[in-house]
Amino acid sequence: MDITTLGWNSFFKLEFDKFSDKDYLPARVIREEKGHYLLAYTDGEIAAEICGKLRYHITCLKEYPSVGDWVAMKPTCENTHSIIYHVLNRKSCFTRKAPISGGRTVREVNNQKTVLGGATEEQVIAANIDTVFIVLACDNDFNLHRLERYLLLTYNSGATPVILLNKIDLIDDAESFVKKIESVALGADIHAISALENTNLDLLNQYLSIGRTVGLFGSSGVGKSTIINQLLGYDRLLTKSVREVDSKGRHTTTWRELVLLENGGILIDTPGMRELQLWIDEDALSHQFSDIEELMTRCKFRNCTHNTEPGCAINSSIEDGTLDPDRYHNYLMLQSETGYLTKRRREKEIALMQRKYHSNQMKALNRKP
Ligand SMILES: Nc1nc2c(ncn2[C@@H]2O[C@H](COP(=O)(O)OP(=O)(O)OP(=O)(O)O)[C@@H](O)[C@H]2O)c(=O)[nH]1
Ligand SMILES: [Zn+2]
Repeated sequence: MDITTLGWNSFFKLEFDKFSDKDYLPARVIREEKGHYLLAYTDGEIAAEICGKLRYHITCLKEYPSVGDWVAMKPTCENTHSIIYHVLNRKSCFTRKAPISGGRTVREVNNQKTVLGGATEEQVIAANIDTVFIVLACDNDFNLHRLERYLLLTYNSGATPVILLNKIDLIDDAESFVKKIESVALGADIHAISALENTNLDLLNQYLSIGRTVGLFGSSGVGKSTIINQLLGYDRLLTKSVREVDSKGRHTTTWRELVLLENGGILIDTPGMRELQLWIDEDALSHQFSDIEELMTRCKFRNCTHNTEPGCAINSSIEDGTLDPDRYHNYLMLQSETGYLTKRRREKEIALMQRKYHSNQMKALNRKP
């Protein structure tokens, strides 16, 4: 197999060349489950585990290999499986907040659930994605606030978002949905499609040229699998046992998988992220809501709280209809969440540094005669 069809390019080659003195092979993670990996490389597919040294040096979840990662590996003598020695630096990285322990409460605002309390850690959902298809359906699931979250996470990941409005066969006025999306999309490409009736799916080929990786995100049921099956030209469900039926009798995607398309594109499919958590920084938020932050600079008073002050640009824009109050409130909510997360992340970093410091102290003490 020519690994350029797996997304191998000069960026990863440069990373891999750091290990040119070792006889490693480059491989891409196509599946991950509980520490067991499936890799694709020049000779096909091979199972893999990470080596003890790498495991020892890993300090957080984010450093483990994830679907989409390029790794430096070596097959065992019998060629039955392989050992991962390094995870190559990522070009882009899509993460979410993963609960790892503790008493958590779930806060629900605008139909979105946010986990508060407990220990959290950044977890990689998928790595090295060039383009993210954010899939929305124009049915009951249509939710602009959720779209804003996906956009925020995508911009934060380093990938480019493309918004797919699916199931347009169910409605007559796709244009009005597209208009609503445009109001929050900040210039991202938007395509109105019907996966079921194969309408406009040819427009997606421009993002799926040889070696380009596309990730699919969106709530359960928006049609991600249907889109993949249409692009593949056959039903993946029938060819691989990658799904199982959950307690409600629904089929849910249980493997995070990397799919190679005939025209050279690569698709990464993740389980429906119903309880999407934010793991972003304030920069990404500012980018997403730059218009609101620009407005704030136009308030009469520099310390305006945008409540009842005279000359408040936010309030006057809401009054004259140029700023959607819903969008403004979503901004405030996301802002309070990111502030919370940034604080938690800093606390964790400090704790980690302290732990490292103490362990070095202990080592130094033990070394003393
Ligand atoms: N009317 C209509 N239905 C669609 C369309 N695309 C998908 N569906 C239906 O929507 C339902 C869910 O589609 P899936 O492709 O399984 O959704 P998913 O996003 O993969 O869901 P998860 O695997 O749970 O994340 C199925 O019954 C599909 O037939 C469409 O364009 N139009
Ligand atoms: Zn103001």
